[in-house]
Amino acid sequence: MSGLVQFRRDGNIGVIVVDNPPVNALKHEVRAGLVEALGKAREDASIEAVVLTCAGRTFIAGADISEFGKPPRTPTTIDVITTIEPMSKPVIAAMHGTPLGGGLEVALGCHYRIAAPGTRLGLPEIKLGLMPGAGGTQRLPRVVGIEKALAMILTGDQMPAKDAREAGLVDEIADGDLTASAVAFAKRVVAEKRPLPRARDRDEKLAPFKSDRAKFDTVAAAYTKRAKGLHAPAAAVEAVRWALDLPIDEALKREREKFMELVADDQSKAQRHIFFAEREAAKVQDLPAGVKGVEVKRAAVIGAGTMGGGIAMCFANAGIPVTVIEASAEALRSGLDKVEKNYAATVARGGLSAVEKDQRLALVASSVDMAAIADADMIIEAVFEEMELKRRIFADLDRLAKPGAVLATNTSYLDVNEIARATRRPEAVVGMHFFSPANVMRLLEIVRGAATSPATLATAVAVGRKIGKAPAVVGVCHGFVGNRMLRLRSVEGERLLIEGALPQDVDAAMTKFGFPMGPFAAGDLAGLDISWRMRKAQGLRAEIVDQLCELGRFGQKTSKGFYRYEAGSRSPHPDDEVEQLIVATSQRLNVKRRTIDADEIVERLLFPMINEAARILEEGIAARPGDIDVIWVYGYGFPIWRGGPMFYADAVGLGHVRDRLTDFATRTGDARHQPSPLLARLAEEGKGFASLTVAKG
Ligand code: T1G
Repeated sequence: MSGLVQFRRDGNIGVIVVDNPPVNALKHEVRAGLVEALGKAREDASIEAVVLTCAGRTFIAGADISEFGKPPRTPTTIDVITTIEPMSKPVIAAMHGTPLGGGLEVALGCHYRIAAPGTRLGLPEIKLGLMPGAGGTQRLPRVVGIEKALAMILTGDQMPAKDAREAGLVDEIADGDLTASAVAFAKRVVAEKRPLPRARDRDEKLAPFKSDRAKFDTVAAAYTKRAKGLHAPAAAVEAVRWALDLPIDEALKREREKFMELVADDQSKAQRHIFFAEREAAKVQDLPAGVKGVEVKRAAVIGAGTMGGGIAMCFANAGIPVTVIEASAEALRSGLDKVEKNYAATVARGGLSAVEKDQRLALVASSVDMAAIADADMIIEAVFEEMELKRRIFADLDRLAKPGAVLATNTSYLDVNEIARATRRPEAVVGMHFFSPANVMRLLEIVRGAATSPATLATAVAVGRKIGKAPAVVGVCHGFVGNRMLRLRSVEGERLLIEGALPQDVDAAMTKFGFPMGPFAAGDLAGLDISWRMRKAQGLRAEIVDQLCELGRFGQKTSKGFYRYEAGSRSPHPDDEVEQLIVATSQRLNVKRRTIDADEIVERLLFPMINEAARILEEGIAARPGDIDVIWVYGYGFPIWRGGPMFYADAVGLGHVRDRLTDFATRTGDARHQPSPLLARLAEEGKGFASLTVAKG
């Protein structure tokens, strides 16, 4: 047997064990080992049934993503499944951890499936710009029905073992040792001469939809309505529909063809890039080997405002007790009310049970006494963005927090080093920059201060992953990585308005590009006054937006900003008053307005950001281009199917980016548009940002 697949016997039961850490991905050697072991079991008359299980932390978590895009090698995953399914001996999949993608498809090829408690099953291919490609679109609906199958395939969400049992996807929840339970189950199947149910032969769960096609479209539409611009969801819906229309072998053949098309699709390449970039971003390259952070068993959050409340929910959602501290009982009450309302809204949407809500709220304690942080392993400050206030709070934290506690600030741009200097333990201070709403947005920008210790950093990254975030470690500079790049886009947005565009033109171009919202509508949502006050404090001016603020047009909160909003609605409506203000500004600045097309708008907004990102890499503020992609995809709505700004720049070609930037520099006179040395060098060498790191997928 190949080293990654072991075969042993337990009496008359053959036990096949896959052992390919870390997640038993179905790489070529595993597939070959499986086909060989199954063949052995099939040919050995003394073997009456087979148990397929895995060593390590999980059953097969899918195909090996790093093999995609490379020449396919046989046996394929389909070959493994078509070896199992026709066998005349029962094959039982014994699953634990996260049987996902090709792993669940292999299990669907088995005759029976049992799972350890806590197992989470799923077909997450959609998150990679793919769809199941080894029979999942045909066998899953036959086992759990069309509705559940569409939900699993189009969301990529994992289904807990208990629900999988109820849905018929799992035949038994193991009691005690998984393999022992599976062998006992196999012996019962043999002893009772039970039939060998093959998912491919089952039709009964398709019937309700065969007679009601409209229902199929309704269910599918509920999941695809937010998949604008994505290729995989539509392909997956079409494939599941084949389960109703075509004989299974024809459907399986088409599924494979469609799957291979998606593997070659730029969207999936981009999403696979983000899969690996997200995992790389959590690795701090120069962290001494073996550095371990502290385990955060209890947390505290200073400030119960929108950010503080959202951050507290992150900890409660991960099962970590958290104490929220506020200056006044009134502010505390209003902050906790918002948290409660947030959870109630999730329960109302069916995203959480009432019991789960109560369990999470029970983990949120509160106090107006800073001393309540004494037993916290990590304290995150989330108060108003004012340096003196933050320094006062960190001096208090330094006095009251226990030794070894991590002191984090949620500042989105202030100098973390200056905050750290307010303590006698700057090595324990780190930036943990959450994005609003903090309980929803996945990005966590971890800001490494000059004195931040490796252990503090390791703790922040580990907590970030534990609370379900995509952590990315960055250095200290104004605005860190995300906001520093965003500033370039905001400056250029203003210029486009003065040169001839209107807010709705710019937003239309950016939403067509794939952003969920354009920059001006996003500004209205966040509130235009926040950055206006910052600019005023720094003596800076943005012509158009500052005029709007001087008129009290702060955005949605004043029903007027770049757009006007009708009462109770968040839909932006172009406003003549804004158009007149913009046109008058162009005249006052002697700028002859011109038509600016969508392509130019996109390039004018993105290329300067990419150029600034190259400077950020030159300065070592970010370690890898992929980190910047993760920051923009999970923090700023950059379309994941474009892979982030750096991956996109490589797709466009750095030569073109350089040339356009040079044009922009001439047009605007803005020296920041001069191509940065790194970008210019890579363009000259005909390389991309990807050449700066070793690609994994
Ligand atoms: N292929 C290759 N490497 C993988 C991998 C995979 N499927 N899954 C994980 N890794 C690596 C990962 O890069 C990291 O490496 C390490 O394992 C630990 O991962 C035919 C087409 C299983 C829930 O999409 O969701 O099957 O950084 O840090 O947080 O229809 O990994 O340490 O060097 O994420 O405990 C479908 C993807 C594939 C599952 C574990 N399967 N993986 O989470 O660990 S497509 C997936 C995950 C497919 C078929 C199709 C998670 C996890 P390194 P980790 P984790």
